[in-house]
Amino acid sequence: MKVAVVGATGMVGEVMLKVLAERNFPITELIPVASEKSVGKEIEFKGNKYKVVSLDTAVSMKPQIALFSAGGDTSKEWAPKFAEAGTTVIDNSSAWRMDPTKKLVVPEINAGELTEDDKIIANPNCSTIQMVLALAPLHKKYNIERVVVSTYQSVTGTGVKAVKQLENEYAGIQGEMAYKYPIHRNAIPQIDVFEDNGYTKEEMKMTRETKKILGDDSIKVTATTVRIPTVGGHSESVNVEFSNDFDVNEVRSILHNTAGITLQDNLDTFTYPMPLYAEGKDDVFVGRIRRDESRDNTLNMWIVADNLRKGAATNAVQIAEYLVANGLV
Ligand code: 2RA
Repeated sequence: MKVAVVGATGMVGEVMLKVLAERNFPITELIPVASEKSVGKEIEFKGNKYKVVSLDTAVSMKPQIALFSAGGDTSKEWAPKFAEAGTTVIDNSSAWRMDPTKKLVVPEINAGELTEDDKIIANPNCSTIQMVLALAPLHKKYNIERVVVSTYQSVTGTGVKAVKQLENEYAGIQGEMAYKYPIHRNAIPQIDVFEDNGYTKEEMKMTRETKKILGDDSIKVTATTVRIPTVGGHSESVNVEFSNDFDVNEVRSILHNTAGITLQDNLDTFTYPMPLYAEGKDDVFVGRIRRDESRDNTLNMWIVADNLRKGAATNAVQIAEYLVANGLV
């Protein structure tokens, strides 16, 4: 496979390269792509050096797959150009996620919908991916009516500038701000811009994308998304109301048997998911599973994942793996 990584020098792009190497993705030619100012720079992949090329050059090289992580505007403009050249684009931005003609894919849930006509495939938002992975098998079994989620999101979701802001504040250095407020010793209840309804775009992504991925518009979702000073991954407190009653041990066993999920739920040993330990891992970690005693048929759980891995790079590479394994590229 000839594979382009668009945004190869960015935070997610770098993890994409790492994940492609780790999983031994069948690459015959790697094309690292970045903005004009990075063209000519060298990046390393599996011990070899590759020169970064421009988007124009990359399109003319006709890769079979392009993994995009370069922001919504770049995706809107360039994904169609790659698609026209015969490349299948897997896009990590929000540009195509809610486009009804594009599939929004978490491979363990809905990769089966993909066909070779899908030339632009959307990778969901990080905080959505880790939540729906746990919700999907429970929806199948008990039918979800409503989800109330609060997130505790890593600064890596914003990018290098935010990680630097946290490091600077921690070290007491004045530097550039990625956020409107300090993040060290803080919790900022705003991720992305506000929409007219008073929710942030991140909150509405969780609402809209969950319905699309689970293929069920009747599921009600309400979210509060918060940035906290962690770097290892996003954490989520998720309250789920089902139509049908459940057995907590059965819920544990369903999640334990779900591909991509690691159950960490043992109160005797103080075992529960935490971002410090999720960092660098591909799985989604679920714990603190318990009945919501204030409401019928309702469950609480705590979900943690490395947002740069399963929340972005790993999910995109898994989509690419599915395409290759099923002869769709
Ligand atoms: C964040 N969801 O964490 C974003 C990244 N895509 O800010």
